[in-house]
Amino acid sequence: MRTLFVIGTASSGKSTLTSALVDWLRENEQTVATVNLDPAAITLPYEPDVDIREMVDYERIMAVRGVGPNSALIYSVREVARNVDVLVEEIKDLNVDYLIVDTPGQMEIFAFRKEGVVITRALTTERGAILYLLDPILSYTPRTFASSMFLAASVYLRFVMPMIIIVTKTDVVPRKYLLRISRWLSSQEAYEIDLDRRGGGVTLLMAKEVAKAVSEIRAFVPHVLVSSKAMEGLSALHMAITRTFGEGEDELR
Ligand SMILES: Nc1nc2c(ncn2[C@@H]2O[C@H](COP(=O)(O)OP(=O)(O)OP(=O)(O)O)[C@@H](O)[C@H]2O)c(=O)[nH]1
Ligand SMILES: [Mg+2]
Repeated sequence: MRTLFVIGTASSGKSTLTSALVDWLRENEQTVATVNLDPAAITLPYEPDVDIREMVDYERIMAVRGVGPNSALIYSVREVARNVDVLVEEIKDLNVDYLIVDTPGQMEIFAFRKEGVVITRALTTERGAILYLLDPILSYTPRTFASSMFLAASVYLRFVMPMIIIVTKTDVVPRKYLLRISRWLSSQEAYEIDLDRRGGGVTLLMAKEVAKAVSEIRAFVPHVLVSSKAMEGLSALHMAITRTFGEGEDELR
């Protein structure tokens, strides 16, 4: 079983991609199960096979502990990590090709706390990879691109697992922005040329240094462009996944 962890900033399209990827994989004769790790999700665009909302009551935690929504998320994820054996037991018998794990909207709660790593390790029964969602709305200027890549690199450092960057929502973002992001993802040099064209300035120089510092990530992390709404780019994503796991593309059949 290959476990895919869908991670990204709030509203980057994690749950929608989970749903789209499930549909695509099933249409292509792969067996798939899903895990919802977001205790605060009210509705989801897919039917999770394993759901942490059955393990923890986020609203109750907020009321009983008298804490705000983010602290309640932290307590919820902590409780799940403490009882991770229950999750493992649930996924053990699924017997599918792919397990897709949708993570909480507040990325830092899952990505920057040890509970996230504990849960990730436990759910990776054989091979695992991170699908890191890059929201193009937050990445099409030199400055926002640098900070988005910094975040992606932070997640990469945290989990030490193969990663694929997915530029999401491509159906709603102007093509010129997508081409630009794709060019920058492919080459630090291209990014620097575009950045230099905009002149100097302290923050642009800083952006260049940040992007350079994390540019190594490109050697290890492929990227694909996907629209979950238009169901575009999913075949390229599947190819990137099979390559990441070192499998041939004939794996599909
Ligand atoms: N047009 C378009 N909208 C999308 C796409 N993917 C997601 N969205 C929209 O973006 C919004 C957020 O999508 P979600 O899938 O809920 O994002 P998320 O990352 O799971 O959000 P949180 O869990 O709340 O952080 C929703 O309104 C989606 O309909 C896409 O490919 N195209
Ligand atoms: Mg979500």
